[in-house]
Amino acid sequence: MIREIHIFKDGLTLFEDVIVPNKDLDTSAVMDLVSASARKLQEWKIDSMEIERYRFVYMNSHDTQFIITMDRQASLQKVSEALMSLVSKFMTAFEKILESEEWKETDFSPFRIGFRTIVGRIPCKVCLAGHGGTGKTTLLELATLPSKGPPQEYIPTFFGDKALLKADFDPYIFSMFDLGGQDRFVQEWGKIIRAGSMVVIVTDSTEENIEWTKRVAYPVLKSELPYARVIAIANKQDLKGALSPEQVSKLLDVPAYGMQANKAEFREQWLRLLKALAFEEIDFNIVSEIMDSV
Ligand SMILES: Nc1nc2c(ncn2[C@@H]2O[C@H](COP(=O)(O)OP(=O)(O)OP(=O)(O)O)[C@@H](O)[C@H]2O)c(=O)[nH]1
Ligand SMILES: [Mg+2]
Repeated sequence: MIREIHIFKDGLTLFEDVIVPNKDLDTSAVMDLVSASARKLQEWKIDSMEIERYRFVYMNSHDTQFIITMDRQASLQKVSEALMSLVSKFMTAFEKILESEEWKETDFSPFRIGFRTIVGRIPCKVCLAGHGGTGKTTLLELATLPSKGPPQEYIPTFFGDKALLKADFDPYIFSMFDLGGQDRFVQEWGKIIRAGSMVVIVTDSTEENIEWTKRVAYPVLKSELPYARVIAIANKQDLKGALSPEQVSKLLDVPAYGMQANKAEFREQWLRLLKALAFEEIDFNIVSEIMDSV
């Protein structure tokens, strides 16, 4: 997932667009550091550096530095390609201006539309993880097949499935990966979840299931997606004896949100939750920061 773009020339900001702000780092200090490296790059070469859960991908063209901030866990290859087409688009529009002194008086803000179009071409990968029967496929269909209504029967997912989700998430679209949660498929998760920006852990809000999640799912997630954002769904809140979202949060060390995925009325709530996770407007954790002791 692409989060920000900054374009600099002679130490001045030509253009910037911040879709999801980075609240953990001092952005201007990071930009000084990255743009100094970018300035040394040959024309059309791409390089990147990582800090915590972010990756900065950068390029130098016409003595102008282009820096994209992305989730460290997302696909570097896709973002590098996006940076190429972005710089190419920018140069098509502004090359002449950059070659004269005119650039100092130019308004580059119309480039925002072009930038956001390119951002929307790389789907943000969301992984639904959890044991068999907890409601992952139900959640996938609740989001992506609204007219059909969520499934009421349990048909175990073989290996894994995925679907695109376009909703009110502009400029983003999501690629939802639904993992097969039966024990025999968990060892295959690594192949499916690579480059996932976000993880949604699905539980049926029982102690046994939470124990399974910590014992079986956590090791895979921690080794494959350490920098991904993570929330939990405390699903099946209608069933007698379901643990509350607060209890589930505490037991998993991941903020948990209550849900009844088999009810169509919960679709809006589920979409709002996904949006708030993408834009970092709700509590979440980072996979590598989940306490080992829980
Ligand atoms: N009572 C209740 N049932 C639910 C709820 N959410 C899902 N279910 C049901 O629980 C079952 C879960 O099925 P799936 O969503 O296919 O489970 P899954 O997590 O994809 O399982 P695997 O594919 O094996 O990993 C279905 O019968 C759903 O209708 C809920 O909130 N309450
Ligand atoms: Mg399933």
